[in-house]
This record gives sequence, C-alpha cells and structure tokens, in this order.
Amino acid sequence: MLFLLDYGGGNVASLANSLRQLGHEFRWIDTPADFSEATSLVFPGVGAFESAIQHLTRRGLLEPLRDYIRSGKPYFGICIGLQVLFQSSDESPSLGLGIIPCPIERFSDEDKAVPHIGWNSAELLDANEPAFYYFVHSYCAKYNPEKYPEAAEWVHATTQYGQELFASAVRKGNVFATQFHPEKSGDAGLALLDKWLREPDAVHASPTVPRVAPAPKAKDGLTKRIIACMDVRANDAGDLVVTKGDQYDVREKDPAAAVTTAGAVRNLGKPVALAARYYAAGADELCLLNITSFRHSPLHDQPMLAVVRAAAERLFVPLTIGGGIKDTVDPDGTPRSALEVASAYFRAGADKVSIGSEAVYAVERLRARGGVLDGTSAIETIAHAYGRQAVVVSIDPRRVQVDADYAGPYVDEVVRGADGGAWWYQCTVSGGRESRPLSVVQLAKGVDALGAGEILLNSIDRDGTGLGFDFDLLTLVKRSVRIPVVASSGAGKAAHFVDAFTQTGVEAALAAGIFHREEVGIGEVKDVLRAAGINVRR
Ligand code: 1PR
Repeated sequence: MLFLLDYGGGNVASLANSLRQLGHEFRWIDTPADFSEATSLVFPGVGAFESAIQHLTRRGLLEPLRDYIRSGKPYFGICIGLQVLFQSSDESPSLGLGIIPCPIERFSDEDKAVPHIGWNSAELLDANEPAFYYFVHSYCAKYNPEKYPEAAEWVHATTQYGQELFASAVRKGNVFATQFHPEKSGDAGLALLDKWLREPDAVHASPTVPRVAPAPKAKDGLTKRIIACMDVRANDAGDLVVTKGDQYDVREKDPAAAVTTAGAVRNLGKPVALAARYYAAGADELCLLNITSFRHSPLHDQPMLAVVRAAAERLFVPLTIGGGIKDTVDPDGTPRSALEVASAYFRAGADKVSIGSEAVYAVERLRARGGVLDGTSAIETIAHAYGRQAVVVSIDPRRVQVDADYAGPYVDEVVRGADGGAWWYQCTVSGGRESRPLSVVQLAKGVDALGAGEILLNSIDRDGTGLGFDFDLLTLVKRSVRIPVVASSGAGKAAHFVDAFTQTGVEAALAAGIFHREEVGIGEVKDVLRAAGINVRR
C-alpha cells in the first residue's frame, strides 16, 4: 500500500490530487504503526525544515520514518522530503535524518533573488533530455563533491541557480527524492511521479554515477514565468465570476456600448474554467484574487475555498490565492487568525497565499516599532509555518504627482519623467480605496524584512489600460529588495513582456485582461519571449 506522510505544513493536497489524477490509491500515515503497513512512501513538503522536524518529532513519526527508510522499502521525498534526508539545515537548529552526510544551506542572494521560485531545468540521470520542473525554496543541498564526496554519490540531478549548483534530485537504493515539486510541474512532473509509482520496487541498487556539470555555466536554467491572474468576486446575481477592472473599477462604464449591462460587474467567465484554459495554454502559474474580501470573509463559508479546491484538483502548476488573508472573525463570533485562513487555503490546494492590505498595516506597525520584528504579523506567522516562499505580498500602488522642486518625505523615491512630470508611488489598501502614508519602497523593504517570499507588484494607474507595465515602478521596487518580483498591470501585447524582463529584471510577469479577452495567448507571449532570447518553459 502506498502511504503519504503529511507533516502538517505546506500543500499536500496537490500531491494527493496528482496521485488521484494518475489513478493511484493511497492512505495517509496517521500513527507510527502505519509505517509497517506501507510498502511505499511519499513524503511531500513545502518550506520550513524546522516545522517539519518538530512536527514529526511531536507526533512520534521521526524515528519510524528513519527506520522505514533504512528498511529498504521505497521512499520518494519531495522538497522538505528531500531535505530531511540530510544532516542539518541552516534554516533550523534541529538535525535532519543524517542519511546523506551533508548540510542543507541557504542560497546566496548576492547574484540573485532568494527564494528560488520558478521553473528550472534538471537532467535526471535516466532521462534523455533535461526537463523543466517547478522549484520553490531558499535552502538547498549545494553540489560540492570535493567537500562532500559521499553526498555527491547520491546526486541524481543537479540544477543551477545563479552561479550555484545544487542537488535537484538524489537517488540511491530505495530512496528517490526531488527538490522540485513533480506534483506542480505539469506533464513532466506527473510523468516522473507516475513512473516511480508504477515501479517503486525497481529500486536502483547500483550506485548512481554522478553525471553533473563540473562547474556552473555562464547562465542558469531558470525560466521567466508567465502568470495568468483571475480577479474573482460575486456579481450582482451573487455568482462568483472572474471580473476585470480598468484602474480597479470593475463595473461596465460605457452605457452606449453595453446598454443592458451598464454599471454591472464585468463578467469574463467562471474561475475554474478559465484557470483550466490557462493551464492547458502553458501558464507557469495561476493566481486567483478574491477582490472583495475586505467586506466580509467568513472562513466557515468561504466560496473561494471551493474554487481553489476545484482548480487544484485538475491543474498541476502552482496556485496563488489572495484576498482576505488576515485575522478575521466569522459571523458566529469565532475568531480566525490569518494563519488559520491561510492554512485553510493550503489544505484546499493553494501553494502560496497573497497578502494585500494586511501587509501594509504590518509594515506600518513595524516602522512604528523602529523596525523590530515581533513575530505577530500574518506574513511572519505564515512564513514561519509554511516557509517564506509560500507568502506573496500583493502591492497596489498609485502614482502621486508632485512639483518638480518637491522636497518632501519621499524625495529619494521621486521618479522624474521625460516630460518634466515627477511622482512617487503611494501604497493603498482595500483594493485602492484608501491611500496610506507609506511609499511602495517602504512597503517592499518592510515586507522583505518581515519574511515575505515574493512581491506581486500591481499598478492602479496601469491596471487594464494595455499601455504596458510601469517600468519606473518595477525598477524602483526590484532594486529595493532581494526577493523575486512579479510585474503586474498594463500588459497589452506580447512585446510588453519582453520589455518588462529586459528592462527591469523581474522574475515573472502577470496579465489578466488580454488573456481573458483572448487578445493575446500565453503561447504567443512565450514565442515572442523565446524569439527575444528569453528563457521560458515550453
Ligand atoms: O487586501 O489582502 O484582501 O487582497 C485583495 C487583493 O485583491 C489584492 O491582491 C488586490 O490587488 C486585489 N484587488 C482588490 N481590488 C481589486 C480591483 O481590481 N478592484 N484587483 C483588486 C487587483 C490587479 C491585478 C490585475 C492586474 C493585471 N487586480 O490582479 O490582475 O492589474 O491586469 P491587466 O493585465 O488586465 O492590466 P487583501
């Protein structure tokens, strides 16, 4: 019987969904005794090494896991399921299982954004050619055969990020583990999982022969990501629909063009159906934003949870869910922490949560405390439990025009346009309805310090205009932080994506309107990027 081990953090729903999709039955490890019934075991995990070890220890599962692996029965580890095989991790004072004699270390962020998020290439020893798989992690087993010769014998695939090579898969005897997420790596990942699941006993008793690059190449294999975003809200009939605003106004405006629908919420389709279309078209990630969550968000009856569940059942690329990730109170008076809200989404199948308004308030509080972290914000609590790579911050800035001789508090962040205009970027909350005394640079630096893993950078001025991304804004934020930045708002044609990547260095670009209205396809965007020499996933 195939068993799955859930350490209580990260999104294990994705793995369960992909196994169901592939037609494999499984059970969950509940107690230490279950290990003896398992004839093969998959241990998936996202994020935080420390919470994985602590959780396994608390439930009395750590030693049985070690015994299971030593017994020679087939084991497949994913992400944290790979890292626990190692001796230790920079991320945690707790020790790992020590099966592979080498530490897990943090990526250097001197030459790149950390976490490493996205599709990178890995050439597995038994594969004919490299394939792209989805990675999301800040720590890794660095490939260093001189220092760790015994560990190098385990290496089944290496991947390069920046100038660092790390073990993206290890394999020896009954053990196979990947740093990447096969359950989130589309067809390539599902095929890899299926192959192992159909012959887990065909363990490779002979030691693997490392076939790895002796030195990093000039350029790593990380691709630029294309993300399709769906803004979701209830329309006037109460149905959840994908809508799309112009500068965040989602109601039909032109009475002449749409007499019957003037003033109604724009309806561009059903969220799950649209998400399925984008998955089939090759989207590298999908993003669902609950854009009216600031009004009410009872967790016990949150319709977005059902949307996430349905989407995650059939789409095997990363899913980000945003809107309403904050401390809240259900109508029956039950308080819900932001961590509980996020956990419900992770259990439903989300891979990352995106925090908007609450991130602004958290940074305001952080600044009021003189930059001292207190561990209480939604960003901190969720990052602690699930790893910082699971926490995206969605920023909704707006340009504030100032005089050319402006010398106010944001003078260092003022952008001066070619036409003589000058402006800074102010943060907003509640979908742009309220402006706050905080600049986009202050917010970006603050959320980086609080432990966010990525920034989704919208622009209220450009949203829905098709004029192209706001390069000034992207450049300003990109140079303020070390975490990845996703460009959003304003895409009108494929060339805009090329410009965003070449001019600002962002790691990913997101669009909504042009994809929803089928004006430009994801395939077309990728073709144009490839023609411009930008590495994208096929
Ligand atoms: O504050 O944590 O509850 O999160 C609310 C979330 O909802 C935030 O991520 C916020 O950006 C989003 N949101 C709130 N109101 C709106 C609105 O449109 N009225 N949508 C809204 C923001 C921006 C992007 C959009 C891009 C690309 N949407 O999601 O998809 O601008 O569009 P384009 O390619 O068509 O230009 P909280």
